[in-house]
Amino acid sequence: MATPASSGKLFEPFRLGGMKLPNRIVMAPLTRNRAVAGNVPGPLAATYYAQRASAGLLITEASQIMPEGQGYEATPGIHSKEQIAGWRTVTDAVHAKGGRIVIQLWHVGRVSHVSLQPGGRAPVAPSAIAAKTKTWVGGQFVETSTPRALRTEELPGIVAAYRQAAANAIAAGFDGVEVHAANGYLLDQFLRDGTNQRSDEYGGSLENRVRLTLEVLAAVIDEIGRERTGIRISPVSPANDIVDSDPAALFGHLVARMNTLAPAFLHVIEGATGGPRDNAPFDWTALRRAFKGAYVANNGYTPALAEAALAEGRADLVAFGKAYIANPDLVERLRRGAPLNPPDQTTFYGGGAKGYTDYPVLQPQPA
Ligand code: 8OZ
Repeated sequence: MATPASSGKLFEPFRLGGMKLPNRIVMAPLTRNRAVAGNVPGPLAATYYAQRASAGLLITEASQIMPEGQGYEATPGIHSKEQIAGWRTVTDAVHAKGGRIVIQLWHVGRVSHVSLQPGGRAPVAPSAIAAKTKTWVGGQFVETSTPRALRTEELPGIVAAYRQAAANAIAAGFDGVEVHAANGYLLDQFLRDGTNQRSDEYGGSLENRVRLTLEVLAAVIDEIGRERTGIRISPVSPANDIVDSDPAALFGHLVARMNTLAPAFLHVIEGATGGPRDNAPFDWTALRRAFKGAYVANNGYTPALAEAALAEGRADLVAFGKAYIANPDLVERLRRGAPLNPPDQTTFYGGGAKGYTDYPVLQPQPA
């Protein structure tokens, strides 16, 4: 017997910037490490994303904006001609299935290894403080390398690389971009006082620590428009050894300043990335209220929790990560109240079609 179709808010349409989403279900960005030579999206990437095109919005895996922005093996970039052409096959396949897709723009900062950096040089960061975390190189986990501090005069080049990556994204056919300012990567490293010990105008006060993120957001918006731009943050996540003495003040300040730039959406990892939602106290509802645009909630949402958040106005959209790895037809499964395929952890990072494009979909329901 079929489960009755859900009539929840998850299945209501939503206008996000210039996009008309048919539902409130977002595919979260998911690193899969399957890019091919030149860090070009692999031959299966178009199939993988097109299989998931029924999502209200697809957010791609994090994609480096420049060679120095890479921190793991086989992650795709959005800085070379070949990468733009590779992504074009993905966006064409998604659009042919009626979907919408934005690319996540990434610079890892210190979360990298010399073997992934141009010329084997040290990774770059706000300050020369090594992360106590690992990355994936040569098929194994290795300690990240000690970074060097970026000079003040290098920062306009980083902002310019984000701007160019946003232009490249539009050239590749994307509907927009998400600036990755979460999970302990470069922008997050500038935001936090645990990783940013600079004495120039990019360190110290809250005003100074949010500067690079706001400059990047302003450049991207100037290049492609606010209606095509979003940003992701993770205020209390300890991901990649990131720490701040006062996340409430920091992210309150960031969001207040962001409102003048008015990006279309704010995507928030509530709690520890991929972990508990309650690892540290934080007022997510206050953050949601402070932001003037659409709020995309993420982290450990069940359908029931998602419906409650939408009903209470604590979110406009809800992003699902691991569930989307294993369920290309997640929208239909949630609609029918059908069981979900369990994700296979051993095929998350690297490899081929197994655990990537071979998860089964539901059979069509008899009329
Ligand atoms: C898992 C493995 C490698 C990178 C993130 C881009 O946490 C990532 C990532 C996740 O945002």
